Amino acid sequence: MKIRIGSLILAICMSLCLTVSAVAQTPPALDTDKPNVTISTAAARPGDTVRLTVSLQNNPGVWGMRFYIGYDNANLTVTDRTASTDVFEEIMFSPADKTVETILCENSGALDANTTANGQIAVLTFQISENAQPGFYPVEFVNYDPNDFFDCNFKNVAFTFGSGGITVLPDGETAYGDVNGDGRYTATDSMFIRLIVAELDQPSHNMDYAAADVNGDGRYTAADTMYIRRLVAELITADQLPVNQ
Ligand SMILES: [Ca+2]
Ligand SMILES: [Ca+2]
Repeated sequence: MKIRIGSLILAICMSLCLTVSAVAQTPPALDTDKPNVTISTAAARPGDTVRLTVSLQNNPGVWGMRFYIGYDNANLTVTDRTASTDVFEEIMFSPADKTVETILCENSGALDANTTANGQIAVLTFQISENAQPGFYPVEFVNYDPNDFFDCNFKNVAFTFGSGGITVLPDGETAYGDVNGDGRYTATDSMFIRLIVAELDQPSHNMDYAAADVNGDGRYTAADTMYIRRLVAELITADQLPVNQ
C-alpha cells in the first residue's frame, strides 16, 4: 500500500511538473547590454501598410532559435514575411494560427559552428484595418520557452526581448510634412525627405510619401526638403506650406 501511495504521489508530482513546464513563460525584459531580440515600432493610419523589423544584437554565438510573435488580429493582418540573412542562413516562417507568427532561424550552413553576427532577422508587413481605432497595438514576443534558443553545443543561450508595436493615428487628412507619420515634426522627417529626394528610401522606413510632397507639385525635390526643414526648425507652421495654401 505504501508503495502504491508513493507511486501515486510521484505520478501527481510528475504531472504537475509537466503542466508547469508546458506553460509558456514571460520573456526576459529587454536589456540592451545583453543579448537581445527586438521588434521595431511604427506609426500609421487605418488602412495603411507598415513594416516592422525583428533584429538581434549582442549575439554571444547561437546556432538556432525559434520564437513566436503575437498581435491583435482583429486590427492587424500579416500580409508579408521577408527573411533577412544578416544573422542566420535560413529563416522559416510558420503562421501557427491567425494570431501568432512562428519564426525559426538556423545557422544551417554549419552544423558545428554558431553565428555571431548581429542585425536584421526578418521584416513583417502588417495591414492595419480600416476600422482600427487610434491607439497602440503591441506586436510582442509570446509563448516564450528558453529551450528554443541554443548554440552548436546544444546549450541554451539566454536572450532578452524588446517587443514593438504599431501606433494607429487618427484617420484624417494628410499631415503634410509628417513624413514618418508619428504625428510630430522632428529631425526624422527632415532625414526622410532627404532620403526620398535622393531616392535612397528603404522599405523598412514606412514613409508617408503623400505627406512628403509639401509644395504639391507631384515631385520630390530640394524644395520639399527645404520646406520640411523649416517646418521642423519652427521657422514656418504647417498651414504655411504651399500644399496647404
Ligand atoms: Ca514626423
Ligand atoms: Ca514637391
